[in-house]
Amino acid sequence: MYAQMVKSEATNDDPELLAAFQARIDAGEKIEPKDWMPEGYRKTLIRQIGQHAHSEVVGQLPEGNWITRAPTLERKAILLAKVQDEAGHGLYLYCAAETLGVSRDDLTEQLLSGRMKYSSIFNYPTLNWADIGAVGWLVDGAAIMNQVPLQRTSFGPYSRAMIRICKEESFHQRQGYDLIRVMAQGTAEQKAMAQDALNRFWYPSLMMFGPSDKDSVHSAQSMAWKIKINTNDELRQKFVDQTVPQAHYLGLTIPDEALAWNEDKGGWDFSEPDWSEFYEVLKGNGPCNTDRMEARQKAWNDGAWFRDGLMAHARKSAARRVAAE
Ligand code: BYC
Repeated sequence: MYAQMVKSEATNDDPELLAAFQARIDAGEKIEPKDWMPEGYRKTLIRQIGQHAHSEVVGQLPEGNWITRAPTLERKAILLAKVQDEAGHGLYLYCAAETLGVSRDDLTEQLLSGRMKYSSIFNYPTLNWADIGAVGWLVDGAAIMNQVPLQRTSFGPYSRAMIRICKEESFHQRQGYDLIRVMAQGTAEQKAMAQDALNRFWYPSLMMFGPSDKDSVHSAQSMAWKIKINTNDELRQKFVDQTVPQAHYLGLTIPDEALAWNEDKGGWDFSEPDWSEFYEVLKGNGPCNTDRMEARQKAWNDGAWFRDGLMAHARKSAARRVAAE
């Protein structure tokens, strides 16, 4: 599979350059924006970093929806800070992608025209306050599981963005766990809400890691280039192993009757998500795809006057500098 993908993605590249590039990767060197790189490497990074950036920005919507309804001032301040962090993560990632020669405007237009994806998880609704806890605990928990290894990704700007993002993401996961803990230890009704949120977010969270390894299109090449450090299934297993004891501590039940400790592998056996649902969500047929894209389109349209103003200001400043020289 690896040989096949190298052939399809990098046929136009000089074999000597390719070999030297792969040797740098194998030696653990970071690739920087001005270094030579195969076109397939550049494209793969733009796809992954772009999708990641879009996910951070679209990911603000399900939580932003609850800022005005947070039950206490403290929870409101925490949620505000978290949602604001996600905007910052999007910014670092768009900047990392820009070093590969694609503008943020281009990436946004690709998102809005449906040519680029964002994480499937954000097409699920947040129906009540417990869902905000589940998003922090499970969604940010899955995100960190994926992102900690990405700090060692081979492309320098992506790796450096991930180091900063992971510091904030771990706070996000803790605030979610703390929120769901308070609900799980609250009244019977609150505990039922926490369980219901876990029931609804469990499988969509498992889907965040992407299709199983046998169906993953990009993993082999991305791992050979050390863009990805682990396979989708490896990370999903680590996430389950980390999360099951956390659920048990809360007195909550993972909604999977097949869940069982496997002594031989030293991990939990669990049921796969419904992959047909995953592919439907990717096609745009999830519960919130239309809402999310409408919100992004509206934000883009509403911001046009501001982007135009910034450009006009930049042009005038440049003209004034030239006139003064
Ligand atoms: N959702 O060959 P595969 C966050 C696509 S946000 C949608 O395994 P790859 C946060 C995949 O793109 C978390 N699409 O792909 C923010 C490919 O389609 P294309 C975002 C998915 O790239 C706010 C096809 O399926 N994190 O943390 O090797 C609040 C085949 O898959 C998904 C990142 O983006 C999905 N879940 O592996 C809270 C991390 N999964 O592109 C939290 C960086 C797969 O060929 N990204 N697809 O049309 C990655 O690590 C990898 O891109 C993935 C997928 C593991 C996601």
